[in-house]
Amino acid sequence: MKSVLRLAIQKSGRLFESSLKLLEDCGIELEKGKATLKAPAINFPLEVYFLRDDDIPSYVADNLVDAGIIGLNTVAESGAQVEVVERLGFARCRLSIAVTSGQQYQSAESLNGLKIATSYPKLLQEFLDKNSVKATVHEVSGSVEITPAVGLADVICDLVSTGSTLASNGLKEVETIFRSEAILASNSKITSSNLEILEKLRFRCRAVLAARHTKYIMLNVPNEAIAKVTALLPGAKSPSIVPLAEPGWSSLHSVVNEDEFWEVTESLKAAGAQGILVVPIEKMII
Ligand code: PRT
Ligand code: ZN
Repeated sequence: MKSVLRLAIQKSGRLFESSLKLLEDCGIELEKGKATLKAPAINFPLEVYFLRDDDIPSYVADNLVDAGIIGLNTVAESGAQVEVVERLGFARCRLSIAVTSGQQYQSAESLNGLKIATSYPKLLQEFLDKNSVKATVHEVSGSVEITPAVGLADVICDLVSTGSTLASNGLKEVETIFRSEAILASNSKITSSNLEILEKLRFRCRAVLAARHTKYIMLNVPNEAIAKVTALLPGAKSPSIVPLAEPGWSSLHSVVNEDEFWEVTESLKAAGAQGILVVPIEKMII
């Protein structure tokens, strides 16, 4: 029988779109059908299972699927025995302690004797134990941010990304206890043939993720400014240099980190660069 990798992704929610987009960018096309639980890929030995995110760690650990795309926070909180195959760089967030705006907070010790509401009792308790803090952990399944206002808790411990939910509830973030992002996780009992498929998937994910942070840049420079412009370009050790039809000018091509690139555009222009083109890269095999 032909081997097929069983991959779980979130059915709907914050991870869903980005997980599907990653598979699509990896060149994997899913069969469109009526089935809501699973969809086979038509051009890769893969079957995608759509699950609630909380169920994914145990599905992976219990070998009901071979791998899953899931928040590192969910894996850590579940305590499920899964391997982190690749960090995927999306759904970045942090698990933080937040207090009401009037509350004083110096260090973890300030939490002694308080009641803390959270959906992450395990990660919170680990943080409290590590800091020898005695506090009451009050587990809630949602709307953690309203618990201080309604008198259910003194402070909260919740996921934060932009911080706007905390701000709109009059709360301030005082301590980050865990940093998370989406990961590709697998179980250690995976068969060798499925491990081979997982490695292929990981290879494609890496190529896609590397390309997301980088751009192909082309710019024109007077020949005497080539060295100066090259030195300014972040990460451009050995750019391609092509002579232009106009004497004394060259076109310089390189791959750069996009975030760093924007910081040097003004200096590039000041050094004589003209006609700067920034082009997306689809895949980057490193
Ligand atoms: O239905 P299902 O159980 O599958 O989904 P869910 O409702 O449990 O999870 P979902 O879809 O909300 O989140 C899935 C995963 O996304 C989380 O486990 C994290 O790994 C990741 N993620 C990234 C986040 C956030 N950012 C995030 N900001 N999950 C939740 N939030 C919430 C947070 O709890 C708070 O209520 O967003 C609010 C804060 O956001 P900011 O931007 O205002 O700070
Ligand atoms: Zn969930």
